[in-house]
Amino acid sequence: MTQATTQVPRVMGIVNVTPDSFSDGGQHDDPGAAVVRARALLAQGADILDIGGESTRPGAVPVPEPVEMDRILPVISALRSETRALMSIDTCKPSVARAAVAAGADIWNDVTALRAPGAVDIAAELECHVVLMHMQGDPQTMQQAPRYDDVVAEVSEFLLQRARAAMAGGVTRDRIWLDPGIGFGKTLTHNLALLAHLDRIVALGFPVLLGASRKGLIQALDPMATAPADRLAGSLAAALAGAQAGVAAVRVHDVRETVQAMKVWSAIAEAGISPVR
Ligand code: HH2
Repeated sequence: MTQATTQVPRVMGIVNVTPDSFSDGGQHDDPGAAVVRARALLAQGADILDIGGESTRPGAVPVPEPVEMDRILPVISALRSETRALMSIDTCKPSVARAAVAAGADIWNDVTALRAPGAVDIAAELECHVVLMHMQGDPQTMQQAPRYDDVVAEVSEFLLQRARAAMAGGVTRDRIWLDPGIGFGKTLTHNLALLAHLDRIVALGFPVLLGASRKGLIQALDPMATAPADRLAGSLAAALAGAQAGVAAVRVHDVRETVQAMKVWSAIAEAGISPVR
C-alpha cells in the first residue's frame, strides 16, 4: 500500500444530545450524560467533538429551536470550560449556530450546506469553520427515491457551488470543509460510488469530512448488522477508505477503535514510503 502523503485523518467523535438519533438516540440525551460521553471520547483520542441536538436520520422530525438550544448549549459551555479540543455544532439553524459559537463552538457543521435563509451571512459573521454537506431532499423524504445521473459529479458540483456561495458571502476559503453526505438521499450504489471516488471530492481542494459510521449502507452489505452498534467493522472499513483517499477527518461513534485503526493504517503507509535500512 503506497500513497503520496500520510496525512492521518482527524477523528471527530459524535455526541448526540437527542432522544431519537439512529444509532445512539436516548443514550446521552440529557446535557450531563452528554458531557460525560464527550469526556470519554476525548480520553479515547477524539480530536474534534461534534455536538448535535437534532437527529437527521431518515424520517426524523425537526426539533423546535428552543429545544435544540436547551440540549446543546449547556454541553458546549461545560466542555469549553475544561477543554481546548475543537468542537463543532451539528445544526442547520443559523440561530443555533450563532448561540453555539458564542458558547464556545469552533465549527458549524451544517448538513444543509448553509442553504437556510441568512445562513451564509451568519457563517461569515461568526468567522467559524463550516462543514458544507451534500444532501438530496430533506431528512423526512430523502431516502424515498434518490436519483442521480452521475452521483460523484453531481455531489462534487453541488459542494463546489456551495463553497463558492459561502465565499461570495464572506466565508474565507480556509474555513470551508466539504462532506459528501453518506446516506443523505443516496442508495447503496450511490454511497459506494462516493466512497470509491472520495479522491475526486478531495481533489476539489478543501478539507473533506467523511461520515459513514454505523450507517445503513453497512447493514445493506451485511444484513445481520441490524443493530447500529453491530456495525463497527464496516465503519472502520469505510473510515480507512477515507484515509486512503486523503480525507481530513472522519465523523465516528467508535472513537477508540477508529484511532487505533488510523494508527495502524498510518504506520503501514509511513513504512511504505520510508527506505528500509
Ligand atoms: N451524519 C449524521 C449527522 N450529521 N454531519 C456531517 N457533516 N456528515 C455526516 O455524515 C453526518 C452529519 C447522521 O449520523 P448521526 O449523528 O449518528 O445520527 P442522527 O442524525 O440520527 O443524530
